[in-house]
Amino acid sequence: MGRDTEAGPVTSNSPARDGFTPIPTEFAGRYRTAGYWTGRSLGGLLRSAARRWPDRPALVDAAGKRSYRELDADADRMARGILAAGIESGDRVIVQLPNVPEFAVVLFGLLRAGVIPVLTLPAHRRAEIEHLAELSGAVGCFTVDKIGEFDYRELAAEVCGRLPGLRHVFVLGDPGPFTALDSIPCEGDSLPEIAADQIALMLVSGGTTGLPKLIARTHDDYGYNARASAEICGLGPDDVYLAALPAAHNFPLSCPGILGTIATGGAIALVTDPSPECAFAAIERHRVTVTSVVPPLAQLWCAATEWEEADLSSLRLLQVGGARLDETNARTVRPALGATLQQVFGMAEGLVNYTRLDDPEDIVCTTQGRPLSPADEIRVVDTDGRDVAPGDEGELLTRGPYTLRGYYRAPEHNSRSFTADGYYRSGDLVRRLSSGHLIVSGRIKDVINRGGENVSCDELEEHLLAHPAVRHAAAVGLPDPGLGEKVCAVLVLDRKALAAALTLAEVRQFLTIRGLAPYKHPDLLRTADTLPLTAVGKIDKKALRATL
Ligand code: AMP
Ligand code: DBH
Repeated sequence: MGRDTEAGPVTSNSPARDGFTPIPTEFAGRYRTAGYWTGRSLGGLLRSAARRWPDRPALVDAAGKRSYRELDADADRMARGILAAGIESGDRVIVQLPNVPEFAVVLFGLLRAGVIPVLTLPAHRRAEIEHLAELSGAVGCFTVDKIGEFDYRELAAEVCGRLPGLRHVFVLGDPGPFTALDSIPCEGDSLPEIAADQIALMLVSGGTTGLPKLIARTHDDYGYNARASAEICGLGPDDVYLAALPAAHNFPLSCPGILGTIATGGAIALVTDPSPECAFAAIERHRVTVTSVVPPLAQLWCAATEWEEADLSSLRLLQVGGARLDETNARTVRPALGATLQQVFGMAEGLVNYTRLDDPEDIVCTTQGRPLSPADEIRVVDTDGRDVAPGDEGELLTRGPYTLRGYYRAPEHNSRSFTADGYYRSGDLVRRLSSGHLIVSGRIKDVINRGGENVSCDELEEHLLAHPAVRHAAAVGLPDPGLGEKVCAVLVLDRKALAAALTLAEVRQFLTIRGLAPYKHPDLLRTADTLPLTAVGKIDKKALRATL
């Protein structure tokens, strides 16, 4: 598979600032004056909370509670240990951890050390981790021993073997050949001053073309994202937020999620398994008040109230986002779970839209919300880039106080993804109501949204084409009642291979060997003699979809 070389040569010791596109000075000034950017670091967010609510629980799990004072001290120790281990402020490290309290300790430790976490998901495999480590110039990796049958130490070993710059591997649990996370030396120097306009962390884009991209978020912009989201959700010290989606994702991390909860003195509970059985038990045990899920999970949870006995009466707000929630399912949330529904239409790139707690039921059930910030600028444009008439469908463009101005180290891609005046082209098709609420109607970008996970068609096709028997490949999303969309691979096979027809199981095995995350594998396989082409000779997905 070809590497994304558009960013040019990158070495692990080149500073993070290279390849980062900051928000222009005149906009930054406005965001500071308006009070959106406070100049405080994300590590400082926890420090303030620990001063204000030292004895309140910050993290709760089956083993007990960790107070704000304790989490604050743990984060300091982790920060000192990280620096004492030889990782330097400004370095990037891969973080691949499950939803456990240590996620927060590692995250805040890194933030306070000024070391930039690249927040990957447990579902990522070699293809993604290697690419993200190389692109970010990561010098280390914070991972876990095993989740289920999958051994993350083997993954780390494989990636380290290919990227010699990856020198520090810390493992939660049994470290194998690496260093145990809990043996990080906890003495060391004082911690660095953190400038709030610097990169705090990197999120991974769902990916629309080729390999996943990195989104660098600053302390200023991400802190605002978390605080303003917490305000919209009415979060306070009596709230208990359940991280049921992978904690490294923008939604449970900062919308308002973990960071928004910390900013407002609430408690965080985490589950590694979001099934109704497991999540409902956590809701009952910790008296969870707010949580966030993707639509298929919302659907499953609503159905499960029929057979699960758990007491969910503490739950006041269920946030649903990541993919379009249909109206029928939206309307079942309150009767089934007894919680207010909030639709959330967000992107790791920045802009997040929320329905408000006091929006009329019809708005909550039929729209994907309106922008978080009064400073979010929205345009809805046609294919020529002209604003459409109010209420008409078009592509959503946006810029604002927490939306990126460029992907990290991706100049070529950036020239396509942003307008000259800095608007991000979301690729989402929306209609805007006079109230400002948006209805998402589709995507212009070629991505399959499989149960809230974005599967890039280009990326999958690239892997499929690497199979010796495959001549042409097209990935298309087909409607699926459970997942929203499922992944269908249409292959034109090499003539010689036709006799030994390729099965779906063989294709999936091939992708597993290539290290592609299982959620990106096809659910269906079709073979064809040819693929329909457009006038300029591109594969015509629309026509293809119509034949399936
Ligand atoms: P990502 O790039 O992985 O952060 O995914 C963001 C994309 O997910 C958005 O650009 C939308 O295409 C999609 N998305 C997120 N939330 C919603 C929602 N509530 N309704 C429809 N699409 C959504
Ligand atoms: O899908 C997403 O990326 C997403 C969904 C809801 C997101 O980034 C968010 C909220 O912040």
